[in-house]
Amino acid sequence: MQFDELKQLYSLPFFDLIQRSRKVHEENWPQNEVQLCTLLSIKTGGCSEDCSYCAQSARYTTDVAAERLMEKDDILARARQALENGSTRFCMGAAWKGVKDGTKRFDQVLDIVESVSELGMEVCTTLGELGPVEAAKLKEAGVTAYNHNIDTSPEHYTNIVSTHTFQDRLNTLRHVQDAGMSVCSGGILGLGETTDDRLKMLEILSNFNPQPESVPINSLVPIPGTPLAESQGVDSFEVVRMIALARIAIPRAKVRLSAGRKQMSEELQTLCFFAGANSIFYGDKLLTTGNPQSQADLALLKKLGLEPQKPNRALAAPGAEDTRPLTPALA
Ligand code: SAM
Ligand code: DTB
Ligand code: SF4
Repeated sequence: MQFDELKQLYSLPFFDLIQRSRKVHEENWPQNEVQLCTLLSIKTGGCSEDCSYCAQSARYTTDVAAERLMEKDDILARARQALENGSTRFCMGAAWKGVKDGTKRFDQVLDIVESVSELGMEVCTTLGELGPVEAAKLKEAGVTAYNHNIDTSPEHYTNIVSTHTFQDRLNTLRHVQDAGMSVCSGGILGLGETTDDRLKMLEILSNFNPQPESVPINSLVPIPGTPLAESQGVDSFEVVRMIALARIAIPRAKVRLSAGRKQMSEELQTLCFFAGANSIFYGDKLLTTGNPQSQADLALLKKLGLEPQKPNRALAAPGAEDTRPLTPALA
């Protein structure tokens, strides 16, 4: 979808927009289901990058201390717990610039992925930059989806991060697709961006070929000590509009209502589900910040008559069958 079309949709009266996105949602996702994904930070803090929203950058003094890579057995225990609690996707995050083939660290990650993938959940990792070899090896070890957000527009990206470029992000995403993993890529609202920046971000995501399998929409959780500590929260209706646009522009994606849910009312989350969100992070913690209690999430879904999504037993990576090259608007 092109920028102008997105802009036109964004300018619609609120009810017209969510009516349209609801229709697209019902056509593509008639089951009244919400996917439950559990996150685990397997390597926290001490990151070399300077992403100005992040608690884990070593450049800022935050409450998050640098830790070592978790032990495999501890990770496996958390993955089993997530499965028992009803999660169908386990996403392991590491605060690294990236991973490199031939390093001990990467071998350890591959070993962890192999074991986690035997549990039968969808396995997602988010480890920073990847080249083609790393992507192929992660896929072979059992990763079904790779999370790497473009986060905002290319123009605004340079205001947010200086240690890598927007094009670096696109290159990693290309390697992920070439290796046959699903792409999970979305962004953050509340980084001081304009509406046009948000729409450009969606334009780029929607022009990926194939389109991303999942699109996390994060609302900034301001972290004391980071340059964005004092950022204003995002207007609730703008969050709903972005969810609606993501649903319309990327109809088959899991649109994941991601960071910031703890600060949202149940009513706002409900409006997001109505507008097209069909996935959440589930569990008391995101990477370093809090998330709603699992029991509260299950109770909310029940009240709404929504079911936790059934496991994707085939572990098919939707969207990954299409092997045409990724062609983002910029590349
Ligand atoms: N290091 C990897 C990377 O940068 O891709 C993976 C972890 S990183 C923490 C994953 C994503 O979390 C970021 O791209 C961003 O969208 C989101 N995120 C990080 N800190 C956040 C915050 N304070 N509020 C909202 N979203 C945040
Ligand atoms: C994504 O888009 N959001 C998740 C996941 N992908 C890795 C991370 C949210 C992090 C929120 C801030 C924190 O907990 O440190
Ligand atoms: Fe490092 Fe990722 Fe945080 Fe950026 S967002 S500082 S790359 S952990």
